[in-house]
Amino acid sequence: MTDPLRPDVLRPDVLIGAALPPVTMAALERAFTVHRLWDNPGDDALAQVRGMAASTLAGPIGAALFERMPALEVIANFGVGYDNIDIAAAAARGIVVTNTAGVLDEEVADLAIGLLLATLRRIPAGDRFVRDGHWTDASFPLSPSLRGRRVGIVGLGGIGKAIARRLGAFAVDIAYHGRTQQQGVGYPWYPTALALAQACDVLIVVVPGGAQTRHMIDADVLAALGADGVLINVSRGTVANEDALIAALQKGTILAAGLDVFAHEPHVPEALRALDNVVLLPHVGSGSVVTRAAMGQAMVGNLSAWFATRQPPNVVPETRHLAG
Ligand code: NAP
Ligand code: 8YV
Repeated sequence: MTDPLRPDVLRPDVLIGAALPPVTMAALERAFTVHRLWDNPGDDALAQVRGMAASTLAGPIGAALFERMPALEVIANFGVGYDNIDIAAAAARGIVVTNTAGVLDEEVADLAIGLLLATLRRIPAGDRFVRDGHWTDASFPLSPSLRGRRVGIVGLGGIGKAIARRLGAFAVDIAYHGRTQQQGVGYPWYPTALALAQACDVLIVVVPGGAQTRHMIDADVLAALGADGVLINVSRGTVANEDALIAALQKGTILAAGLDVFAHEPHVPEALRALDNVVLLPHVGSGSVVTRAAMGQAMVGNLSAWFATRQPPNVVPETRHLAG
């Protein structure tokens, strides 16, 4: 219940960057005094803001916005990837950043496997073939297969491991790339994405976005993946060089791609949309009702825990020294 003498104590001011699922909006409104960025709050309102609910849907946030929110203490991201936040600028201002690690791994892994099979077995094209009435006149062309393939996972973190667990049931070889070889992981490790691509004919990309991984999947990596190679990207559009990817798909440098993420969402280049060796999804890896609700709950939990204890459960490594 709000203390009428100190409303700020129990209902801290929180800025919401972009509309979230109704259940999450309701939870934010119950717990906080909310401001909506899309209502263009003035500087007086922003000066009161102590917390922010951020998401990739709100676009990049950094120093310019922080400048207008001198009281900002915490940014809780609706999502596990936080490349939408200028993390160095946040840390420099003493702002703690949290994410929703742990609640979406299985959902995103399900989607990645679905996208892999949809791409290889050409499931959307088969659906269109039946709907368009072609089956009575012709047979649907035989598709490529997952059988006998070696799958490289670029980024064997929470989601990458959930993908690997599922791939175990498909009886394919698995290898991975990350910056370090992980103790206790039996899959072969490759020190670069290029070396992994040389050793595999499927790459599933699930590293964080940001400067460190920008264009990690470039023309050389695609050439190494080869003419029978398949790229699945569920990480961030920035991780693949989109122009190089389009060229590789057009020329047959690789066989096909399944993409949930793009360089300039929600805009997808016409050249990519025109290709029939791609399956394109609108960034829906975590996009089920139940998982988005769980993400909202985790995000609100992080904000509440910050204001109650200064120890939210999901502080990202770059700001961990600022919490607790
Ligand atoms: P995570 O648990 O932090 O795992 C990330 C993995 O990437 C780690 O194994 C890490 O290994 C590796 N990695 C990090 N930086 C790297 C670099 N510069 N080069 C090579 N490998 C690197 O993250 P997660 O929860 O699995 O999520 C991964 C990403 O998936 C998110 O950041 C987000 O961008 C994306 N995502 C997309 C959706 C969607 O809807 N499509 C949903 C959720 C998440 P090392 O530390 O050993 O390098
Ligand atoms: C969300 C994501 O769709 O968690 C992530 O990193 O990309 C997705 O789960 C996105 O963050 C929603 O804004």
